[in-house]
Amino acid sequence: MKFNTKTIHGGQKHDAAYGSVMPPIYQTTTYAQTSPGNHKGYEYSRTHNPTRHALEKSFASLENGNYGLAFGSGLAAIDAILKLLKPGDEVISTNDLYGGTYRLFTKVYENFGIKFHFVGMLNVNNLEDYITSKTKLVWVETPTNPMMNIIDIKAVSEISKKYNLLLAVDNTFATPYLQQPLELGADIVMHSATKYLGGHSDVVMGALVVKDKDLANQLYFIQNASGAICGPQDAFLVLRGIKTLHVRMQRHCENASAIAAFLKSHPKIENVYWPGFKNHPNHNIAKSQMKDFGGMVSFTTIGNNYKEAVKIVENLKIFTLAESLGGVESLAGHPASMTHASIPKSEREKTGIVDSLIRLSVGIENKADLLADIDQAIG
Ligand code: P1T
Repeated sequence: MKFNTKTIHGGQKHDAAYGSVMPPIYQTTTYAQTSPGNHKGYEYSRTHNPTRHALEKSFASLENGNYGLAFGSGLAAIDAILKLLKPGDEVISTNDLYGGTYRLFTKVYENFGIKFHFVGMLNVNNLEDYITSKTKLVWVETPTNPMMNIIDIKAVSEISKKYNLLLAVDNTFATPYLQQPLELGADIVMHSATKYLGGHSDVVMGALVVKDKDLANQLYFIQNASGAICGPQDAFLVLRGIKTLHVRMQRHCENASAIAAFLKSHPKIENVYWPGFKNHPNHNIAKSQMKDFGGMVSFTTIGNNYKEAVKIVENLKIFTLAESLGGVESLAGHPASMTHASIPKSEREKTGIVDSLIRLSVGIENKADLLADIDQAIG
């Protein structure tokens, strides 16, 4: 099955009861048993729910994995991965990543005795300097949020395999339409399904997909034991969103490409971060591991002028100033004060998250309208 068919049919069966084409929203906590232990495969909705199950099968199909898991948020999905670890274990992570992930690592899991190394992975050889006998997990976000750095997943997976480390890839920005980390050697792929998978800014959800059965069983155990599941209504909405993922992503990429080119030629804009530029570091890796360059673009104003940046985001009319990304509508964000405020300023600035940085989640509206909006906002 090709990807464009999988978004609609992958892992799906018509409902056995009445043949409904979309899975019913099984809004139930529990399931009747005819005698103790005698049931139809479902006992309690934290453990299993048929609507969530349909979604989890779709996740697995999209990422070419064997097992999918849905959680109440992207961070809950990351939290489940971290629960595979024990005190004393070490994690090597990309140094540019979503601020909430950084916060979970440093403010929650460091308290439980897990050590994190944040490493620039543009050159993957940097990784080996941090590997010790305690290293258990490598965490890669690519493209990174918000600097749009590209990490070579295949090269990282070769190093991870050499040292017997788990490799988890946050595929939120790329989506499985553009990039399939399990095919490149990752062990776990993670999504904030809140973003492109849901696609309509109406659900908060997380996803994991793996190929390996033992790893899947450990994660299912954690999902049930810790209980950070999503509800059936949200599962239904994300399943509906996924059906148009491929069509939406095409338009996101097309619009973002036009906006990146416009910003690059604008005299009031200094840096534009978008992996489609030939001079983007690792552009060639983006070209080989991604189908296109995605819907996200970040930029700074000339001279890193914070006041100019604030003026731009305040002037935007079609783009909404808001956290999040990946919905059909265009959003603009100010990472330093919003999505990445939990990273100390000195750390943030090392990776380029300066005060004039603006991040755009380019939606699927008319391209000319979006360009005109940015043009008038910059002035
Ligand atoms: O918000 P949640 O569904 O819990 O997902 C967390 C998360 C994980 N990984 C990446 C790459 C993300 O971008 C996010 C959430 N990000 C935003 C809310 C944002 O505006 O960047």
